[in-house]
Amino acid sequence: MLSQDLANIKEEVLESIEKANDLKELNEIRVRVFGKTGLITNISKGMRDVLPEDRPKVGALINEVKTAIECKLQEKIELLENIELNKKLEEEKIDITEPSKDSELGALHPITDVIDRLTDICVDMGFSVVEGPEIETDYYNFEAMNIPKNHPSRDMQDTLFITEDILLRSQTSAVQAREMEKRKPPFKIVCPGKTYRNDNDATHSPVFHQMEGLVVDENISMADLKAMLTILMKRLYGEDTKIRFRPSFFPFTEPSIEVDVSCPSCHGKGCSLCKGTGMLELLGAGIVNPKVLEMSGIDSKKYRGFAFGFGLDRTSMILNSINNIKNLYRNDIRFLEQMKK
Ligand code: FA5
Repeated sequence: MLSQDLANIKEEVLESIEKANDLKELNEIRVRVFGKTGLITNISKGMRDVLPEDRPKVGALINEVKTAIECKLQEKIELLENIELNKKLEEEKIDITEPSKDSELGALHPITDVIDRLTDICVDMGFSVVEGPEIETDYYNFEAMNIPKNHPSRDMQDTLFITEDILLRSQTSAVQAREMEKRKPPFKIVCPGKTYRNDNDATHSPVFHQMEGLVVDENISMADLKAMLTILMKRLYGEDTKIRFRPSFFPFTEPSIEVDVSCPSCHGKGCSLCKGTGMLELLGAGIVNPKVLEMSGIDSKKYRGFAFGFGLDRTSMILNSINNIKNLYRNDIRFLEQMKK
């Protein structure tokens, strides 16, 4: 009787496993057979009513049915899982022959680009690249540059003071004395970096960038400065660029000059960028005032120097025909996109 029941259960359960279409259905069958009140569980509980001599035979029979059902369940689970996996793989198939979407390439910010270009040219000429603090003392920014307190030439720059003696550096010239104190001549340094002034219009920004250059050696002359700047400008803006040196005044250089380049937009003919003059002012420079060398402990009888200070925002504006300095600081992606080379 019990063996007939088991045979029936086996047949019926194996058939329902065979017919099951998903894992949920298989789980329901498992519970129906092996759960707390499942078919096989109930029969196992009934073993206590079986005669002791029949128990081994009935036990073996139960085990056989149990194993057959479990094997069939496992087999079906694997089959259904495989079908599901293949279906997923089919749905998620990647066609590697399909052309990819264009990936957007980034680009250097125009100021970073100009710093890289200028420092590369200077490093080729044997210059070392240095840095200096943006929060500076009055001493390095002014006094060591031959601009004593209350001197009228301080008015040339509208400086942002933090305390009476601490300020946001108004010129990278502040690194000159720092480097002269540290180094023994001969040496050649350039220092690109941020500078700050209370200025604000289309060509002036409160935060802007300069690159200072300083060479200290024996027998330095104006000819060295002019030759160096000519090479620098021609390598930056092209061989046919015209350069104009004009006399100027800076307390830390004597004599002092300002340097203009032919407008790269109109090549000297005159346009809106150069305000019709055909030339654009780029930097200040000159032979280092012997007083400045002496203040930093350099023997001015033996050594001379030349220095220059590029306005990097202006350099970039000329290079990229940018007509408002603010565009360099707005981080407008539409503007930056156009700067991609
Ligand atoms: C100076 O700052 C001198 N330290 C340059 C120098 C160095 C002379 C070494 C001699 C020897 P000036 O104030 O002219 O000079 O500034 C130099 C350049 O910085 C200017 O030609 C201009 O391009 C740029 N500049 C000055 N102020 C601003 C500003 N507010 N915004 C953008 N660029 C500025």
